[in-house]
Amino acid sequence: STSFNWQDPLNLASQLTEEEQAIQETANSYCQKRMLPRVLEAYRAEDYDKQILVEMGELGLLGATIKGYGCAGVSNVASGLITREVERVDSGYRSGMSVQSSLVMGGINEFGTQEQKDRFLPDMAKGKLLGCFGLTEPNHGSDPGSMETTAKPHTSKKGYLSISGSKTWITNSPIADVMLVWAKLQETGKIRGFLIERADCPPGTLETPAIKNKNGLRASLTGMIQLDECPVPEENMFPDVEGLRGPFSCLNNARYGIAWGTIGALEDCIARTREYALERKQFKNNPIAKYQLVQKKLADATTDAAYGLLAALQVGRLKEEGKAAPEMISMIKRQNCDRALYNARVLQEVFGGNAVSDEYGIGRHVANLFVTQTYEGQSDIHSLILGRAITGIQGFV
Ligand code: TGC
Ligand code: FAD
Repeated sequence: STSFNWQDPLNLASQLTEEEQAIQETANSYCQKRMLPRVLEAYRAEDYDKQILVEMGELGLLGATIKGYGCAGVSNVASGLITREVERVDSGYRSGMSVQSSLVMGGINEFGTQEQKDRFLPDMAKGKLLGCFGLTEPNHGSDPGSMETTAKPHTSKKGYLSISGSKTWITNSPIADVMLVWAKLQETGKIRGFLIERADCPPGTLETPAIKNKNGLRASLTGMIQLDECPVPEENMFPDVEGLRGPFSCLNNARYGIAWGTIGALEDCIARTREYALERKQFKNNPIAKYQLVQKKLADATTDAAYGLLAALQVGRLKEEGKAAPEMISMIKRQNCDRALYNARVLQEVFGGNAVSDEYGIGRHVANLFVTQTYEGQSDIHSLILGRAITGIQGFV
């Protein structure tokens, strides 16, 4: 049909396979029925129910693009649709899923030994074993290449390395069983990936304190990873990958997911604002949705959401064929995070004083979307990645 649907303005659905549509419906139904009812309390209490990852595991939503190991093996577009549905509820819930699926399971699947894959992936797919990804350090965020965390041969334990250093702003670190930590091998000065298992760390060698009192992403746990001569078996190191290519390859998948997810959050802002504007009356008993300035806000946001989804779809299809350049992912990560944040802030105005009440949900999305613009490469960093690709000149240093 040629009719216009404000919830899918450019008919994204027409570009999806039946399987992708079915996966989106499963994810939507779980997220709306089971996650949405918990988010307000979780956000207020700054709490994350780790049972959510078990439930997602039961539905096959974790590490969904991975083939084998109990994972669903779905398309990159289907995985983007899952992310969109989760973030429609809350960016923090998507964050918990992203680190588990894209950053840790994805990293193990791409760079791990067969033994590491067999040992970690099946339980991670079930949400029984929780992961976190430690790249950022207190003194090195946008520039992880300058990291200080170091791995050197252990002085007393044969076959072990000793890792010291600290990572900060790490999603899920307080509850993670396995931490994918990036550290420089002292011998070569090259960055390598290590799977650190909490249960095997002697007392005093690993601490994961939570970072509390956040003003965004409160339904997600964030913490540090402090390592003090922590012994890690050599077989827990990724065998071949060296340098920033390791962590950035994991980030390509997570950044791609965020491009879909943030539009899910924006779509929720649009739906909430539309409903509010149709009900709220001011001046001569008119719904405020009648006023042109309000309509423009909705038109702008709906347009940006529709464009953002089609761009993410295109990159997803290219990714499936192995043709997605990292710069394409920078482009959609930056654009979708920025437009989602900008429009959510504008739509918040439509709620008047009620925007300040957490019951209306819009303020939560605005605070969360600020974080999405910051992590996995702050938007200005993605501008520089694109600028370098356009001009051939790096503008970072
Ligand atoms: P540069 O010279 O650009 O590259 C160094 C090496 O890395 C390779 N590389 C990539 N490989 C695969 N995919 C990519 N996207 C890649 N980008 C770079 C590159 O080919 C090179 O390889 P080699 O073999 O030649 O050594 O490195 P640089 O030091 O100049 O980097 C600059 C910059 C700004 C691009 C980079 O450092 C950057 O992206 N910074 C942002 C940091 C960031 O994204 N941190 C994310 C932390 S994790 C997180 O936030 C998780 S939140 C999760 C949640 O809760 O949802
Ligand atoms: P900085 O690098 O200090 O940047 C500060 C500002 O300076 C930014 O606006 C930046 O764009 C700008 N800037 C820096 N360099 C340049 C330059 N050359 N040119 C122009 N501008 C520049 N990290 C992980 O490793 N794992 C996680 O799971 C994780 N989860 C997170 C969860 C939350 C809630 C948050 C807030 C962060 C998380 N992070 C995680 C960290 C995140 O990736 C970093 O915060 C981010 O990469 C930015 O680093 P920074 O905070 O050190 O900021």
